[in-house]
Amino acid sequence: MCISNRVADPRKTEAGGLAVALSGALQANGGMWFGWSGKILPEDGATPADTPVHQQQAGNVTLATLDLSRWDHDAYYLGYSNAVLWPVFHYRLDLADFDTGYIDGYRRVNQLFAAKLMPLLKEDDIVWVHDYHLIPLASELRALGCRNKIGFFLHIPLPPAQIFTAIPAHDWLAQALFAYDLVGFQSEADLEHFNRYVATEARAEDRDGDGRRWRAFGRTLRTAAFPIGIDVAEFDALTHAHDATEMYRRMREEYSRRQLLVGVDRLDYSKGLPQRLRAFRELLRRHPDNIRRATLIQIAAPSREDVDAYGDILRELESLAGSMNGDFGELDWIPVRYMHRTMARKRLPGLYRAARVALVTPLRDGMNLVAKEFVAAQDPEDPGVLVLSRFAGAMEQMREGAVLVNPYDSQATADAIQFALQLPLAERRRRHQTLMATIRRCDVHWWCQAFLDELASADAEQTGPDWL
Ligand code: GDG
Repeated sequence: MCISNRVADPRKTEAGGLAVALSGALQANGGMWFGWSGKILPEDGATPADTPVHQQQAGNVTLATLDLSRWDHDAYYLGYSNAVLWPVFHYRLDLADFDTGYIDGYRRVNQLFAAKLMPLLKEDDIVWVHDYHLIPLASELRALGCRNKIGFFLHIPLPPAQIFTAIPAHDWLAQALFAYDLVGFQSEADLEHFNRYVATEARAEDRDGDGRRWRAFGRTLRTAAFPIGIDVAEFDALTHAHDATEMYRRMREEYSRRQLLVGVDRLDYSKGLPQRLRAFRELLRRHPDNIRRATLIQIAAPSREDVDAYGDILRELESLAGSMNGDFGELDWIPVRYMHRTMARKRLPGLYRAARVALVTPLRDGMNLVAKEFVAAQDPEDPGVLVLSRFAGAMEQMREGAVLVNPYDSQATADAIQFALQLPLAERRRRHQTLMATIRRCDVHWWCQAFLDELASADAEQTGPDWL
């Protein structure tokens, strides 16, 4: 049983790492996917508590969804989840809105999820909760008497304790995490941040002295890093199917005498898009051989447009792309092709494969699946090069084959892009092979199985919680 804020039909595909990863994992294993339908109830109609859970079959996955009221949605989703937790977890205290009303909505919706989920749970169901929207879900389930094994995976980064403690209810969130049996993170760095926080702030006892089993609030919690991966076989099939092949052919034709660089992201301030465009402008200034030669195609898929900070980043990007094209463009060449649209997933691998370089330069990212998709889509005989931010979780696994950059440093990033564009074929192949070995070994099925195996073996004798 998987629980996440939004439920997506695994047979369709959307822009967003969690939906892509969970669709892959669930389709392989079957089970139930429970969460918000994406619908808001009319203000004069039934309340969310009175509205039944809607169930629908999608292949071997049961989709169970509930609707939210406008009030709940605004406080829980737009407010606490995306205007407090998302910016703080991405180290952006400057963008957080610590409105005191949000937390009530966050708690209310987690209680609603628990109340609606409880009757659907069978005794031996394993419950796997996903991401920051639902941190208190296990404690709400436990309060209703749930004794199932419950695991939690955080898809986004966990910042160091000093940043985490900026959240007004950080101690409540940390305590709520102890209602789980296992909490998983994307990277060793995130795991270390959590371990340090629970040791110092929650005074948890490190059971075995290895930072993997913590005792506090009357419960034992396992913690570990499980770097998420992609479905390599599915992505390979997509790469060689008609739509992607056609896209690849068109792009190769159009850029036959030029260098194509690509960026694919949800439009989000964590992805470092303005910094990326500035680095590309520096590339044209510092390495003018790229003028009339290099083009950056940047896909920025619309995302969370109701949150204020997202409107600001959209305007900044549009103005940057416009001024760069105005300053450098020629009648037959423009440096930046910026698209504020979602591209069909079946065409994406064709775009990746046609590019010589991918710019995956988030300011912070839990993992970043685009980095892995780009590498998987390459022609092993003539592969492109990944330029990767040091601040993406993917860096821990991909530092060997990628060209690493500090995305805040536009001049150094420009030089790194130039280096990537000029790498000889043998070196590109070597790097690609190194990266592919990791991507294959730690694919989405490995991630799913490793998490579930660890959860299954988590301590059976939980005496607590004594704080509910
Ligand atoms: C969160 C964490 C973590 C993007 N644009 C389009 C499109 N996409 C797809 C990509 C990829 C997915 O969306 C994005 O995944 P990321 O991992 O890069 O980023 P988030 O959405 O922020 O995901 C992240 C992830 O969860 C999984 O744990 O890695 O760190 O932030 O699959 O291909 N897909 C389509 N059109 C687009 O325009 N079809």
